[in-house]
Amino acid sequence: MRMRIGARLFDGPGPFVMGVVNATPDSFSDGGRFLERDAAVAHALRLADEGADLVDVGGESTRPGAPPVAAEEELRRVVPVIAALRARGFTLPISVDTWKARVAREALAAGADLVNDVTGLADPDMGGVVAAAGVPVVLQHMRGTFADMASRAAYGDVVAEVGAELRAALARAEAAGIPRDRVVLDPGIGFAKDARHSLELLARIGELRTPGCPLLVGPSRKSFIGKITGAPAAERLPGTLAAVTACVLAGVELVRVHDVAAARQAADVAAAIRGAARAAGPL
Ligand code: PMM
Repeated sequence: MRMRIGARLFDGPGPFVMGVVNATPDSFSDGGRFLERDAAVAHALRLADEGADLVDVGGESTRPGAPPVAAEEELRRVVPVIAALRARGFTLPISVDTWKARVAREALAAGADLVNDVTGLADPDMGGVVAAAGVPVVLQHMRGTFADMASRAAYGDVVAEVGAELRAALARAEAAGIPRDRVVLDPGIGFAKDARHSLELLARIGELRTPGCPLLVGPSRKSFIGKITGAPAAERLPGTLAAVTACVLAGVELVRVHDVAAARQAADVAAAIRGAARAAGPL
């Protein structure tokens, strides 16, 4: 891939690691907004130390059953975190995880460098905001809303259908004035997919390759790992690393993870194996 994200040029096959920074309220924190902001900032700094290439700041949980968050509230969560990171000279690119055009616009004004849209431009104003700012965008595949997406997980050939719907999202982006060399595509593991769908997408991820667009995959702690292993979300790091490894061996450029240090090591070793295989060539 060759894409400028903020101050950094992402050049080469990667793998590049995007670290997840949640700016959602912590139910164990009673210190209010400043503590929450400072915890998110500290977390971003830790992920940078652990080897993240960029951080993804999000203020709305997308878990099925999570209550929707109004734009005002999402802005109160993410903008102070992005602004505080920039104020203290944070050098990594910052992504904002939002599907709302208004949140994206204000997050970009506060210093974000990339919009991560899990709905692939469902908000009709999002394409224009991204195009006007001249920033890259992640278009993730999903269907329906966070509340009803589980019931929309019905596919004949999941890879073919996700591919077609991602190409439609890419066409919407280009029509809005976003050049394709600023678009990253993501199959949306767990978004309107059951475990079988997520596994098939991971197994055939190379079929989603679209000329000019890097791939991003976010398998971290997702429910397909729980379905296979029975492990609760907090104990899904080994399964996450297996999925990261599979992605990197298949040539995926970017992985979105919570546990950056561990994923960095897994991704780097997988990339070294991939490189050694290429050097050895066909027997
Ligand atoms: N997954 C989640 C949130 N944002 N963004 C992209 N591009 N890809 C993903 O797979 C993705 C995402 C949900 O995971 P979390 O709530 O555990 O962060």
